Amino acid sequence: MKKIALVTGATAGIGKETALMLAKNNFDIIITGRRNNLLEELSNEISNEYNVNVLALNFDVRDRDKVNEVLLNLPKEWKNIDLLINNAGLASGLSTIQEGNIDDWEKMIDTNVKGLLYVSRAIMPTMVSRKKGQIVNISSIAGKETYANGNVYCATKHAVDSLTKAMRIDMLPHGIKVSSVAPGAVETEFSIVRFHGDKEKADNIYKGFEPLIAKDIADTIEFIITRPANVNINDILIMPTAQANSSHLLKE
Ligand code: NDP
Ligand code: 8X3
Repeated sequence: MKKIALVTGATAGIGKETALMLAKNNFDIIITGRRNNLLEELSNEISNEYNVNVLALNFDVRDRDKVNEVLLNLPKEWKNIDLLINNAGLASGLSTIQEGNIDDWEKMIDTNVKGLLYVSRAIMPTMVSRKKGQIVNISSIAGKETYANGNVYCATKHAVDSLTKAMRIDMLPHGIKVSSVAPGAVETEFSIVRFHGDKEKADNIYKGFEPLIAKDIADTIEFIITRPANVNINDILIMPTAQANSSHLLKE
């Protein structure tokens, strides 16, 4: 029988590449995100290329009522989710705390921490009752270190690391694997979003070195989900070769 995966934030970057990787691995896939046109595009791409079913769900992970309305009322054939990829997330702004934009802070906390929790809270009980499932949370090097001006984003990703550890404890009696992947710089829409649509500023971030690409992270997730039953990968920190840590990046 085919397995079912749900990927949050599948309209771009890491989430999109992960959804394609899962289709290649024969998962039926639930893809989610706010941009409906991109969900439709990805849905068509997957349906045209792979022999799997796709369900596109258009919601904002920050909207607790909507998350529950959609995820607690999945069509019967989609209810038994085997794999949850908590990927939806963002950085918004880059500044000191004393000059920080509070709307940016709320966006990051509400998406990266509360959104991840809302989605997990809706999906985990079915995994528990089936004693079956796997969860992969997308953290970041920002969840391991705190870099200048990264404050609130770093705090949200530290929270993702902490919640991953907590989920692993909660899921232990139920045989459900929980992992996290913590990437360094990956060239996606991430920096465009961080700089509020300023593409030039975003492009500069990736100039002069070879960043990771979304496929590198999808490949890492593929490794995690294809381990034998007795093996759980707790956490993978993956960096571009040119990046030693958040503050040591070798640029030409
Ligand atoms: P992208 O901006 O390319 O993709 C982010 C995805 O998240 C989009 O599909 C977006 O969809 C979705 N998303 C954002 N906010 C919401 C929301 N409120 N509700 C639903 N979906 C949402 O960035 P990445 O692919 O790089 O980011 C994916 C994850 O990887 C994030 O958690 C990020 O923090 C993490 N990460 C990224 C790194 C990088 O350097 N790129 C490094 C380390 C971690 P839509 O806009 O359609 O809602
Ligand atoms: C994204 C990577 O270094 O911009 O999480 O925080 S970084």
